Amino acid sequence: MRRIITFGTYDVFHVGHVKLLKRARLQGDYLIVGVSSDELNFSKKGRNPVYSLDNRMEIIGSLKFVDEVFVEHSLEAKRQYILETKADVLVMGDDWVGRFDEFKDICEVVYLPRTPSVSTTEISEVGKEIE
Ligand code: C2G
Repeated sequence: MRRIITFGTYDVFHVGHVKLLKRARLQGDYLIVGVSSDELNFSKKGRNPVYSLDNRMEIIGSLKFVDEVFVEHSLEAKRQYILETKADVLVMGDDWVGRFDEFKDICEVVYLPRTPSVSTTEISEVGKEIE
């Protein structure tokens, strides 16, 4: 059994998120997803997510290719999360390339290409225009 872990905010869930999670699951047999808390997202992106943590967790937890979800409270706790979940592989989008290489001592680290031309920020901007 190969256990995969990945992390993200997954705000205003879109097809780029779906493709990333599907491809992450294909790296093994069991996919665990750390969903960033609202506070962590604020510290990463300088704004609150559009969807609350509860809603983002419910969406991610409903996907058939996701086996387990938990709250990611801190970027610094990544080593602890990987060890606690007994993950064999850490998968991240290539916007993070190189940033998690320090965990290669405890798991494989794989960066997958992002889906071009789709982002939460752009979707939110279009939403504002049609409001
Ligand atoms: N993603 C993608 N294609 C897009 C947009 C996002 O493949 N067009 C991927 C990202 O690369 C990431 C995942 O979808 O792997 C979730 O994206 P975000 O919610 O933007 O994740 P982020 O806030 O960068 O959180 O500990 C690390 C962080 O929590 C990552």
